[in-house]
Amino acid sequence: MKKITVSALVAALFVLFQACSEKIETDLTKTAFIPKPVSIAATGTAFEIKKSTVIYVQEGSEQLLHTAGILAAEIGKVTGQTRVQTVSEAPSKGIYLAIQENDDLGKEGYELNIGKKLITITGTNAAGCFYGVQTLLQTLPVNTSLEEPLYLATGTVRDYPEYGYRGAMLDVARHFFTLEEVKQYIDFLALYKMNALHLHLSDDQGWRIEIKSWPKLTEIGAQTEVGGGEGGFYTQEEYKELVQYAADRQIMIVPEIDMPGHTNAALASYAELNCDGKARDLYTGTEVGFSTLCTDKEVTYEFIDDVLRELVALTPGDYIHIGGDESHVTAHDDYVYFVNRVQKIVGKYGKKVIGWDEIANAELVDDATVQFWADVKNTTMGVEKGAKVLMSPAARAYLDMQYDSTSQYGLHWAGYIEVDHGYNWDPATLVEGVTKENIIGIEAPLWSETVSNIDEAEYLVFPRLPGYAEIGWTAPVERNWEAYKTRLAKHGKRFEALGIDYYKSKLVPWEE
Ligand code: TNX
Repeated sequence: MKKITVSALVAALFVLFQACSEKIETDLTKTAFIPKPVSIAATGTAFEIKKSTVIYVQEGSEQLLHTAGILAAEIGKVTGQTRVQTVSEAPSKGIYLAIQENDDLGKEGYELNIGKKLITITGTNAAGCFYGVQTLLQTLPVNTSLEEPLYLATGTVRDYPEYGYRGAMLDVARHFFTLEEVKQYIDFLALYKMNALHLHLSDDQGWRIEIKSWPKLTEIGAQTEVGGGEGGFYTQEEYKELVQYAADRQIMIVPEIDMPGHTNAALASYAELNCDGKARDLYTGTEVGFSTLCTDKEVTYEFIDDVLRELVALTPGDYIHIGGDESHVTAHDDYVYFVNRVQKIVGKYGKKVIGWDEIANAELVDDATVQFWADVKNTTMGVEKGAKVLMSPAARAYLDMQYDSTSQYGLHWAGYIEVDHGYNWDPATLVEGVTKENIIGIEAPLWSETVSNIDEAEYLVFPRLPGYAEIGWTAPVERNWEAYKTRLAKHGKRFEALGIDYYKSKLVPWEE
């Protein structure tokens, strides 16, 4: 028999005492994880986080080191400071991050094991490890400090996502969002294991990305926004910084240049892009569907080639979004011709095309993805043409829809989306003829006609975003609103600690 040392006994008694006094939770299954993991097994004891707790990282991966840095910053908020150290072998205590192949957990899976002395997070890749860290962070109590001993419940979480694409969109064209604001949005996505940020970079009201070969796009086209405010744009250097910030959080940026409609800002910047050769005035209203590039001028395709070439050079991710929605003043045949040509340009630069569901009217290239937002017929036509589908049904997943008629921001053309309505649906059964095999994942778009900065956006984004993250991550049989709302209720304090101005839906039993 092993000898039990006095100090071990005292420590064990202390844990027991703490557990009995209901101060610490030793049942890992009680943690309000969002998204809900595949499996959680509790072992009923506790790991103590101390000032001296070290985060060890398996050597050889820059990305792991970055993830460790993010974890250290979070734990450091509690402990004052937490040290990170690379190692060639697993340690016997502390927190250890490593990558380990595991066929059972798939590409982005992880296992989080919280023992009494050692917490191990093994991801099947660096992304998996990052997700394991997010899960671990959700076990930390909110607003704690080491003035009192801090314990985490022990056990094992094994986890992997339902869908490979779990995203949100931010419309930085209707209202410009600063680099810092977009980083905050990225942070929100990262908390809930989302891995794609779609940036709507151009629209009638503004062009937001520097294109060196067409400088007037930003000199003129970025000057304003909805309501006539200042507008703005990202220089290529700034945009690279965003891409890196996202990549460090395992998030891919999907840039969108919306065309041939939603192009007034470009049409105001360059007269030659208009069929009549006359530059348009800048636009600060919120109408849609009145602008189009001139689809039968060669200069249009030279323009697009230049724009996409520069954009691709800034884009490590697989996708370029070509918009394609609401081109109401482009004749049908012109639209089809245009989308066919633009898809080829994207392909020439080695990227995959995503477009709003209208692009299904064109001949789709092999690896095209149709983003379902409104039209079932377009979407099923896309599937018949061999396309994949990204699910963003406006009536369920639009972050810019109001919660109810009293919501201070948002629109309601697709209906009101209370928190339960946004959560309670299954991408794989929503549209007849579109099944799980066709779907790459889900995306929740935030259009910004009614919100002009991140604080206003937060009201629409929270608390719905975690629900969309869970739809993307957790299998439908594991999801139900009644259980979800009690988990979500516990995240209210987390939102507050992060300074997030969220909508306090009456449907959620928020914890005080
Ligand atoms: C429709 S959704 C649009 C956007 C608007 C949005 C407002 C889509 C592909 N087009 O241009 O901003 O409605 O909810």
